[in-house]
Amino acid sequence: MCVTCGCESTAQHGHGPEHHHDHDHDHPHEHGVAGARGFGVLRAATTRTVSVEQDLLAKNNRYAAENRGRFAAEGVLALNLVSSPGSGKTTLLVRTLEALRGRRPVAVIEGDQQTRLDADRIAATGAPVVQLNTGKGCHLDAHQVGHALGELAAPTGGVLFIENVGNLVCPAAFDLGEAHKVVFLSVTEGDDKPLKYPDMFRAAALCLVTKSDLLPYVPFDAERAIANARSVNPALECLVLSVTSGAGLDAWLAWLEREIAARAPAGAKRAADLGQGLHA
Ligand SMILES: Nc1nc2c(ncn2[C@@H]2O[C@H](COP(=O)(O)OP(=O)(O)O)[C@@H](O)[C@H]2O)c(=O)[nH]1
Ligand SMILES: [Mg+2]
Ligand SMILES: [Zn+2]
Ligand SMILES: [Zn+2]
Repeated sequence: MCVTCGCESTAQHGHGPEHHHDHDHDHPHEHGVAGARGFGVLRAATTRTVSVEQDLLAKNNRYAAENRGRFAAEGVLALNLVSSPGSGKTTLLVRTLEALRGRRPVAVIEGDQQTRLDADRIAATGAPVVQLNTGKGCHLDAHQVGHALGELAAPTGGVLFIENVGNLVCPAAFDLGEAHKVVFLSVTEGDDKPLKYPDMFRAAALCLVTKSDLLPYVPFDAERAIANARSVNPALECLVLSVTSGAGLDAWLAWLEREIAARAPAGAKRAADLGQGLHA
């Protein structure tokens, strides 16, 4: 089940020939305990739920540590893109992949409950992509990401983007092994959202305020949104941007380049210095 909302586990995969990661793992696929919340069993169910949730998160953290070690060894920047549905993650990703083409290696993991729609949008840019469908699940977990990594060549000296399931709640609790969570907040969602969903803004290193081209049409105060976000996370970096107008994209690409360069092996850094950087 999901640690926060009590939904069923997302990790309902069979282990056929596609299961080819080599770590030793006992699969944390407990089912049905959080759903047992009838009046007569409330106390027992609640107690059991808490312990199962802690267990679930502890197991997730072990897979996340494994993924993180892999990214460090491979010289890969991994970013976990999180937001409510429709805030513009895939649109910015497509634009970003176009900007990085021929400059930095990339790979993408797409998380959605259903369909390959986003993966198809990413594949159209030429970037390697794996789609993870979570079914009823409302977040990606580190174990699923570990499986997807087995199907992607490591983008050494570049970046792995993990687009999470659209949900401002429980993806905050699930470490995927990423270097940073990047939280998107589009101007149509309201500048109060960082106060209503503080866990996500606390977990993120960068907040992208998206669709700024729509600011003239909506009662959204970007300065207030940023102040709200920083009130829950004073260290949060914030950028305001629009894929439609192009405003703010240079600042986003510069942030990305800085983070990639910090993790890339020395040879990859030299290639970027020799004029293959983003703004060459
Ligand atoms: N006006 C405007 N619309 C945008 C912008 N970026 C994305 N959208 C639109 O917002 C909707 C959701 O975008 P999508 O990238 O699928 O969001 P995701 O669910 O977070 O991946 C789509 O209709 C996009 O065309 C933008 O910068 N400005
Ligand atoms: Mg998307
Ligand atoms: Zn497995
Ligand atoms: Zn969830």
